[in-house]
Amino acid sequence: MITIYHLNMSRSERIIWLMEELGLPYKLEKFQRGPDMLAPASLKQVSPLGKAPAIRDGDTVLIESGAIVEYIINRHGGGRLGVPISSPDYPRYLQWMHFAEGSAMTQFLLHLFLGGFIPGIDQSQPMVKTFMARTPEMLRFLDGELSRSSYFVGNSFTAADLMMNFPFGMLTKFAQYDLSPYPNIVGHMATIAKRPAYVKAMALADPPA
Ligand SMILES: N[C@@H](CCC(=O)N[C@@H](CS)C(=O)NCC(=O)O)C(=O)O
Repeated sequence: MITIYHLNMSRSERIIWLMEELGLPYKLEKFQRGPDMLAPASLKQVSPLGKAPAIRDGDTVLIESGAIVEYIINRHGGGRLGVPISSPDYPRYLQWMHFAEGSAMTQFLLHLFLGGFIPGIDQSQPMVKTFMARTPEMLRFLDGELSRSSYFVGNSFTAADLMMNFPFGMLTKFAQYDLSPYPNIVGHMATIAKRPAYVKAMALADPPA
C-alpha cells in the first residue's frame, strides 16, 4: 500500500486528493509546519530535502508532486485521470501537468515572497515591480485558457486540473490574492470544490482546528 507523507497546508494535498479520486487505498503520515511555516526536520527522514509530498510504494520513495501523480495514475490507476499519448488532447495535458509547478508555482511563490511574506522587500525596485506584474499577466492568460472549457484539457476533469488547483489556492490562501477579476479561474475552483473526492481529501489534509 502507498504511504503518503503529508505536510499540512501543502502540495501533498494533491496526492491525498488523487488517491480519493481513484479510490485507491493509502496510509497517511502527517507532518506539521512549525511557527515559521517550514516543515519539521523529521520530514528529512523520508524526503531527502525535507519537503512534501513524498510517497513510499514498497522500496520506492518518490518526491515531486507531478511525478508522483503520473506514477500513481500509470502504475496503480490504470491511466484514469490521465490522457493517453495517442489522444489529440495529450499535448495540452502534458503542458498543464508541467505548467503547474514549472511556471505557476514559480511565479506565485515569487509573488508571495516579494509581496510581503518576506519583510523588508523594497516594493519600488523596478525588478520587484516587474516580477509582481507578471502575476496578473499569467492570470489573464490562464483565465483565457479556461474560457474554452471548465477544465484545462478537453471537457472533463483530468490530473491537469488537480495539478493546477493548488497554485490558485496558494495565491488566495497564502497571498490573499483577489481572483475575482478572473471569473473562469474562480469558476474552475468552484467546480473543483464540488467534487466529493476533493471535499474528503481537503478535510483529511487540513482538518478544521
Ligand atoms: N516542486 C515540489 C515542491 C515541494 C515543496 O516545496 N513542498 C513544500 C510544501 S508545498 C514544502 O515541503 N515546504 C516545506 C519547507 O520548505 O520547509 C513538488 O511539487 O513536490
